[in-house]
Amino acid sequence: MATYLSKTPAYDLEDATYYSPIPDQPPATSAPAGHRRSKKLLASILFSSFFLLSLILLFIKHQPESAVSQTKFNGTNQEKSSTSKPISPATRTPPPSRGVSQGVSEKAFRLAGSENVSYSWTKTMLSWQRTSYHFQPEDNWMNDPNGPLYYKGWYHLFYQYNPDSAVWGTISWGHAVSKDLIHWFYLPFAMVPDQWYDISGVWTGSATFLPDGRIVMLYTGDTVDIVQVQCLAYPANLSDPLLLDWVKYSGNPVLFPPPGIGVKDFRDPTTAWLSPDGDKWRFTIGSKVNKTGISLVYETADFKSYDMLDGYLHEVPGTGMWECVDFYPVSTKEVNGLDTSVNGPGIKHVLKASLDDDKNDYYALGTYDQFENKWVPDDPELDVGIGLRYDYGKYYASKTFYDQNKQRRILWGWVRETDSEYDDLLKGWASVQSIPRTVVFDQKTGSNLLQWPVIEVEELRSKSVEFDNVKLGPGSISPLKVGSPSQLDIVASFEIDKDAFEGTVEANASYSCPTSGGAANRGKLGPFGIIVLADETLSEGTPIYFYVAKGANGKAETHFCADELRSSEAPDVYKVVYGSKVPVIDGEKYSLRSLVDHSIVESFAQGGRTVITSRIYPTKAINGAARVFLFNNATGVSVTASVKIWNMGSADIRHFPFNQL
Ligand code: DQQ
Repeated sequence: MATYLSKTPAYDLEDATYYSPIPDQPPATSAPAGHRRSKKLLASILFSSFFLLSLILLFIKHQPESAVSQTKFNGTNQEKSSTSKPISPATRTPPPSRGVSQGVSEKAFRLAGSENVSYSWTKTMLSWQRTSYHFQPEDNWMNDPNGPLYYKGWYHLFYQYNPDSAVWGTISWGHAVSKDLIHWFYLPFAMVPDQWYDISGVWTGSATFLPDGRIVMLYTGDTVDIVQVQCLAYPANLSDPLLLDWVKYSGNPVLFPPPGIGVKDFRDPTTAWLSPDGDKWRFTIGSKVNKTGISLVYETADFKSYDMLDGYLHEVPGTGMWECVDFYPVSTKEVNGLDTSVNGPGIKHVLKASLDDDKNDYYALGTYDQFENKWVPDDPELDVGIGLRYDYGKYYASKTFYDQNKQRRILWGWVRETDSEYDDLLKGWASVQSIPRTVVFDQKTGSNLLQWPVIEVEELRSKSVEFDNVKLGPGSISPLKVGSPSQLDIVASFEIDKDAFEGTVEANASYSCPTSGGAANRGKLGPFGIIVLADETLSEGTPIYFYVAKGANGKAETHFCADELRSSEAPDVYKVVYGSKVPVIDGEKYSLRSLVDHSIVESFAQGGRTVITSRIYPTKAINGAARVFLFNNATGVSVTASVKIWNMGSADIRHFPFNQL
């Protein structure tokens, strides 16, 4: 076990040049006396070279645009090489809108103002972006997770997939199976658009197990006339653990949009749950009426004929179209997950909607009255779409399922690219599924869920290093030596010096991560945390951190943020500061976990109370050049950090070896 004590000079992070290393205090002196001179010498050499580099970087930044290496693309899937001729910005047309005319969210990533500027990506950079232990198809476009389930020893994941290209279109159901949710086998498509009622797309759906062992899959079909209808499919052969063949019910579609509901506003049926008498099934479908997001409920005894129940399960004005609604119980007493039909004392119900208007997944905790068929939020101020999010980064169209194998509820979410569509066409692929997360009610706060990567991901942990009690003075950065910086599982905790904390009032009590300006913005009690996917000189890097805002009344609010502003020197990628508040209970340390897997970083604060998923596309901080740092950019307090970092192996994801059976 390596123990690292911060001995690097402290640097002021607040300056015109981000992370320009201007020391604001002498180097830490905890090193043995005999080492001090050499440390000082090393520090001054480091400082001089950092200073020189800052000057160079500043110089580069102030060059006219034409001097910066850029490549212009015409939007086709062209191979980029050093000989490719730049195409003038005027000839590069914006990508066509994708999905909107069919009534789903915009699928093309649009970067305001930078459409004509593409970075000169190299093959090395682009191939680095592909993840190593997250689920991705071999190529092309993927979006929502669909119908996850566990059957006869296999976890099944279906997903929205375009077999033809790295952009949305021709939506089919990709299919993969796994024994452990980490290593996957690709299987043949489960469903393709081949009927009048789903010819424009086999859209999102969910699985339900019937008591006799049958499985029904309800999904949305986009018809030849671009009308959203609900359809039924089922496995052709229940004795096949791989569930290879799916039959579309001959009576499809089973539901058309009801009166008063737009033909493009009726989609994504949930897993069904049993009615109070146990003789009928209910499921909900997202929609909207004007700007009010709603969830319709249908009841069926046989999945062939259906009745729409009066009223809505729930509605929230101003939230717009609800996509991919999810509805499930969580125990307030136990840590195990619950099957979707369970209700009664000691149970709350989670209602989640993916808001088409802002493309984020919002959930709320509440109570489901199954006799009235109404769900009521615990806190109307934290209602669906106006309160909590599963994830404050890029995370959408998520879906849970009950894993009867390990009695847990597992959440999957689609993590789209945040580079441009041109970059995706160059790469030949787009989107990742998050690492599946277990979801439980947070019994300590009573007001939120806890999300945590499934335990199986820890199978991939290999060599680890530990850094105990690293003292970080105000404005300091400490490099952490790790083996494979693009594939890591980082667990870190931080303690603020108690006396300093008591005696400090943070003026900026109305802090908010997205508007804060990021980790360069210093307060008395933050930011402090880690920087991942940074290069040696910190010209690129993504800080993931806490910021404590303590008002004059002595009350402290903690924020958990991810600052992508300097994550990449490429101009054509989305760079923002993500984050939100995170509850920290008296006596708890500030704790975070980050799963770094090339272009995706999933970060969990306080055991999963607040989660942020980032997509990051560095140009320098890749492969062997990537670094990890600890930092404390607070002005008023010292922070003590303890970190354990594992190198993560790669998941084995390949075609099912049918020929070896
Ligand atoms: N994606 C599907 C729809 C869903 C949307 C289409 C959410 O069913 O509403 O690909 O991303």
